[in-house]
Amino acid sequence: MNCTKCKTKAVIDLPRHNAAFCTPCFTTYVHEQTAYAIKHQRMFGPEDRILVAVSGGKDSLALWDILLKLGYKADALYVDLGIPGYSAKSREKVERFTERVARPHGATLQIHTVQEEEGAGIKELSNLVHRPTCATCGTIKRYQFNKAAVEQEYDVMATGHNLDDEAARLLGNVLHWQEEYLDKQSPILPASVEGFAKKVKPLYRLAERELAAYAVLNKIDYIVEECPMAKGSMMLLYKEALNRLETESPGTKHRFYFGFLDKQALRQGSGQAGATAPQSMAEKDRASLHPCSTCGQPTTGAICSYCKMMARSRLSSSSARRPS
Ligand code: Q46
Ligand code: ZN
Repeated sequence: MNCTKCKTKAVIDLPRHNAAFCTPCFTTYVHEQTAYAIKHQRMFGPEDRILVAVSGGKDSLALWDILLKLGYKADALYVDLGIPGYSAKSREKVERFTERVARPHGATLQIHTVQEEEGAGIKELSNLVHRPTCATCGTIKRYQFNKAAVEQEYDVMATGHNLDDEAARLLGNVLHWQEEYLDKQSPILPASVEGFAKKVKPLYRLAERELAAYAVLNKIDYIVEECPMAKGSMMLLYKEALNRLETESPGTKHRFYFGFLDKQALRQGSGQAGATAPQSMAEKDRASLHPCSTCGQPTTGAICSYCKMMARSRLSSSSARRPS
């Protein structure tokens, strides 16, 4: 198998593109796909400051690596969830990547420790508020990433969601006809109201397998294990189902997700197939959001879900301490 571009020995084949690449041509392909996504979706420009959400996994570290190599100003934020046997390891991967790759580019890493800031690790916290661990985690991460981006005046917040993540999420939203989520599923979410950071997913054109190959070929040391809390999640089941379809019919995930983006763009009237129309989403947000009475972040209720959750956690821990 030879590289489609330079005809030397290929190291990876991409059946969905009917192509194969050697290491340098594959690295160029990944950089070009990301650069195209950034430009096509108008995610950010060369002068913008980007805050990357990193977890220690291949996607977020690959994203940080690619953005720095494309010449963007990208810092990162890591949220230490305090999961025994997992968080310490993933944090170490992020810190090593920062020293080896990011710092020489002048980029910095911030760490938010849930145990210190929210008063308990993610498992204990979810028990206190009687919510599933992943729902608690999602609320904290969304809140803290947004807060850091807004307070430190980053122009945009970037996450490492890839094509497999987006296709699996789309499948879940379609299976449950979550119309509101379908409207908002996009590689770009605008800073629709004051207090909301603009959010982008520059890797949405790249498959999970391609990002794993990019990380290995570019010597990015990442945590291979999934977060133990993900075990049994519907997301993993949707990914498995889509992988099965992809094996039988290469390009299924791409057609499914990109077909959705094209139809969404036409429906929302951006006039540009494949590019989403953030404007109509922004208008809806402006009509329904206002500042949380406790912290000031935008919310649809009087108090945001993070503040509600933290109030509940304080109440549960103080009643647990009270003598009966
Ligand atoms: S990190 Fe958090 Fe995921 Fe772990 S606890 Fe669940 S949501 S599975 S992206
Ligand atoms: Zn709040």
